[in-house]
Amino acid sequence: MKGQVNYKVIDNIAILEVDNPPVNPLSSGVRVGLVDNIKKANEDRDIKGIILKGAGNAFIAGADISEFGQKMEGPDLHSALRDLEFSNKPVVAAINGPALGGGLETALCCNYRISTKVSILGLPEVNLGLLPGAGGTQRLPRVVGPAQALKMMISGTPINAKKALEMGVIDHISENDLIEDALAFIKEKISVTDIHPKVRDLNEKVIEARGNGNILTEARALASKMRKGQFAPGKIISCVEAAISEDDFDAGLKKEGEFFLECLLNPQREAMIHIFFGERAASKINDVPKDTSVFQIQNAGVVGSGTMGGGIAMNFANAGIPVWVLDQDKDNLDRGMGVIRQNYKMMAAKGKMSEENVDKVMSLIKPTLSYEDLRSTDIVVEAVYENLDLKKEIFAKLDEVVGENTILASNTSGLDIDALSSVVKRPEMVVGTHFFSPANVMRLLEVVRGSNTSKEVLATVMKLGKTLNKVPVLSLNAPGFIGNRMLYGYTKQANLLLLEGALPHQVDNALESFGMSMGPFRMMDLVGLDLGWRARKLANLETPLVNKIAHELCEKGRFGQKNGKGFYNYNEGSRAPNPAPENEEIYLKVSHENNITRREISDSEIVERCIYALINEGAIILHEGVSQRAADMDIVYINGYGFPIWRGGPMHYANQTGLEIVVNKIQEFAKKDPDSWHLSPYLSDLASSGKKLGDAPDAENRKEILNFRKNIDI
Ligand code: 3H9
Repeated sequence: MKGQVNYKVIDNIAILEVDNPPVNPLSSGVRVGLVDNIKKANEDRDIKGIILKGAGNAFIAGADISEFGQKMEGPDLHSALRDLEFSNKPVVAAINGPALGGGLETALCCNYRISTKVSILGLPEVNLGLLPGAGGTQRLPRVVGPAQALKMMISGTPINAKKALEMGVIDHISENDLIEDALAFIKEKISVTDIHPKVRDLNEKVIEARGNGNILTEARALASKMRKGQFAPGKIISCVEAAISEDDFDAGLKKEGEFFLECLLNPQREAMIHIFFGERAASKINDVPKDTSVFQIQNAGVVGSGTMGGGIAMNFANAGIPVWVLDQDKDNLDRGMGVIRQNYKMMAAKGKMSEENVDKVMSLIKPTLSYEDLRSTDIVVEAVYENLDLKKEIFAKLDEVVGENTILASNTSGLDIDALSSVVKRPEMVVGTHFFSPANVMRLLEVVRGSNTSKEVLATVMKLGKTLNKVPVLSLNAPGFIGNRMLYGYTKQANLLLLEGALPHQVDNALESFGMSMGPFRMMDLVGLDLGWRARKLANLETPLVNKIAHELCEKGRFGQKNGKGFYNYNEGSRAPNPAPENEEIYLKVSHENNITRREISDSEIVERCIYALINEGAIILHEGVSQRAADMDIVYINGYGFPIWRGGPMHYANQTGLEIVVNKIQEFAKKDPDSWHLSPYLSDLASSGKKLGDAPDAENRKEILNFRKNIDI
């Protein structure tokens, strides 16, 4: 196997350069290269010291994530790191870019660490359902103390070089050329001593922590707050407990190995790694080549200064992109700008940004009442309420004012993008950008491809999504796109369960115990029960069975969180739901009026009906080609709808449960309620042929999708 570590010598110092683009993970070739080249440097009498760096812009991004769960080739990482730690020539890690996971663990096996100003360092294994298994749980506590190490490993959040220096993770920050500085650094050390420190010998901080139970108690509290339902954090804590209590470093390392294996074999690891690669795949569009040219986005406009418009504008400002916020009403505009400032102030109060930064981002957000101000923008995102006629009017106005290379985006959550492009002279520049509320917080961005959207526009918006720190996922222009279309079946089942005898808190508790961050009734209260009710009244439409209870609640003035009462009651200023026993007579009445006999419903039935409805609709969408890949739907649900990451998203969950089991259950449900269950033939075929929900087939035909637009009432 070819080694992926370059070797060169400058002034009797061997420079080992890990060369595994783009981010230098510790794949088998790197491990081979490390073992060979450390040996070579150690055997060469003329070599006085070693510098370890990464090629390109990264130091080492950790173990090779694609190797987990596969047969390991070449030397294992532990033996490579042992060679490094016991090298008879001193080693300095020259951290030239991200040093993450196994990358930081490698650096901690070196005698010294120096870094560029812009590098980040961290142990993010927990995000993959793993723990730092190359000595990180034993070495980091020895450097920064167990409490700080636990915080870093449970949050998985990297630190910058400045912080790393303060905490003692690195010895020096290079202000100039990293390699020149590393050479000077190691030569200086060699000139003054023959004994070079090893992290494994630094016992002071772990011994100091012995008998201090608070450290582990606080870590457990942090884990349950940040990482509910996850397996790895508890194991990280057990490893640090071993680091504190074991006298022998290698005994702690052995325990780390055992706990690492437990994480590796846990299904959460597979689920979370699926999401890691899924997130990166999601921004790729099958028929849009990587080298497609993109438009430069240097300034933006947002039409609408409400909750969504304000949140979207904040995203641009946070990314350093100046943005106009347009509203036709001066009072609305002033209110909207006030809310934006208030949001930033709250972030500053929580220590999430400095006051200085608040002023900086606010200076990038400019309010306007005039479309003329949008003239020289590169993209305008329309973010007014869901009314197709109003949106069409805005698009037509924008088309007259803005330059021909300005992208016209709509933040609709399900309306027809082609209807919007039909009113402009540049249909190829029209695209959907569906942000999720609160738009400055939620990571999901559904990018909706209209029939005419150009590849350049798609490539630009995908890139922009990343610049705005979002996870962009492509959807075809079908009703409800991916997320809301799937949600329809899920909330329908929740509403039916309520009619059949379950209570809102029972449904919510069952789904929250499954791992959903918010149950469906809490979610409906948050969104507002009155939206559908008002829309149906306006259009003089009959209320479908599933919405009858919400309808009655609205008739009694219960609109949800916005007025303190919906399925739950809310105290003023609080989002905490309190049971609303006064609603129960409404539930009984509506069930009775519709000839439904209420019954006891188990939590497992609640979870299966709601989650399998998501899966079934997901399979239909996949087969239609509305979504490019099964994993895209997982990314949508994890980043936009609070699906637990450790279950890997609904489609991965279906694969892990077994499609046959899912299909059998859906058939059982369909027998009892043929009106609301229509098993996806595609899902059924996959199950009977022993396959999984994997790569999406090409869309069978777009006509089918357009028919869905007519048939589905979102
Ligand atoms: C670990 O270390 C376990 C050990 O403790 C114990 C072992 C015994 N492996 O993110 P990007 C790919 S677990 C394989 O778009 P950026 C990525 O898929 C590891 N591949 O770039 C993508 O491929 P493609 C702990 C990896 O500039 C390409 O590289 N480490 C790995 O936005 C570019 O990635 C981590 O969790 C990897 N480790 O961000 C760090 N990393 O082009 C994970 C990336 O085909 N990595 N790829 O789509 C990151 O956080 C980011 O990639 C990084 C760069 C910040 C480094």
